[in-house]
Amino acid sequence: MESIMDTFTHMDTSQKVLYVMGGAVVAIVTVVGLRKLCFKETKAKRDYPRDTVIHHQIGRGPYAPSMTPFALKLETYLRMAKIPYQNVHGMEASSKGKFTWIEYNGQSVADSSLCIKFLNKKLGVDLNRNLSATDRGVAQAMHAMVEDHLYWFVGLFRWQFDNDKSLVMNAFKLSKFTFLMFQRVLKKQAWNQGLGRHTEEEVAEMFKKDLQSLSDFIGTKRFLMGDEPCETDCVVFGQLSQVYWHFIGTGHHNILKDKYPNLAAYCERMKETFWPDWDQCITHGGTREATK
Ligand SMILES: N[C@@H](CCC(=O)N[C@@H](CS)C(=O)NCC(=O)O)C(=O)O
Repeated sequence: MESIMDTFTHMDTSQKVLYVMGGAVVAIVTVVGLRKLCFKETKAKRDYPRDTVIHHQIGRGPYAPSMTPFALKLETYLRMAKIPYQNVHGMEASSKGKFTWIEYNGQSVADSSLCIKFLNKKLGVDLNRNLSATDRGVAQAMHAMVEDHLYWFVGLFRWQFDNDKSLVMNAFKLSKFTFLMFQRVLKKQAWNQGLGRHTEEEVAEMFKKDLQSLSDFIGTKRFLMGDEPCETDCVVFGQLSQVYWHFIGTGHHNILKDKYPNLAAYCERMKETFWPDWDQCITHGGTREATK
């Protein structure tokens, strides 16, 4: 029996054009049809309760409730602010093409920080209300350091450098092909951001410098800005959780425990304070010790 390739090779040019055009029409009809089906399904599911935050995020993580620091940040904020919420786990990205995002009474908001800003305004929440103006400034600087600097190092160790990738491969159930696709996206983003142009050694140095700054700043305090947790603790915890619980195979898995024990204790404290149901929110179960 002739293969499709053989048939194609024996066609004249006009037949080939018709063949390719026919293929394109079938592909477009299939994609449109599938999108319609998915859209219908999504719409049908959107019968959400009022006055409840619908938190769209990817699935649960193996040793912390999310592999994305932004989802853990937002969910910790919802808990800290005692805002009723429901999680919807899936791969539906926000209008800005990123994870995590929310819907509230039919309104969609993209970007974890903008979600928090939206909810603060809508519900009159201010978890930084006890901070002085100076402390608010410092908290904002810490926010920028962990989300716009430290985050990239976490991503580079996780996706780019030549380490054991089994944690992400298993957590996201990736085939080699999908892993390479995700890796390509991260590499491109990190390159454009600039931090992805450094060597692994340079990145490791910068990564440690950020951790040292956080460790020095937190010192013996219970939370980032003092004895009471504030909004920025959600940001810091979201990022540090990835280093503390999800850094297996990177060569720095025990870095908080070994070099920055106050940051390890901080992670445990945030977990105990806001995540009493932690074990039900992770996929592998067990303690951090089991993740070695
Ligand atoms: N500023 C955003 C950042 C969100 C973000 O970068 N999420 C990552 C996952 S950790 C993502 O969606 N990456 C997929 C992509 O950029 O295509 C926020 O705070 O929500």
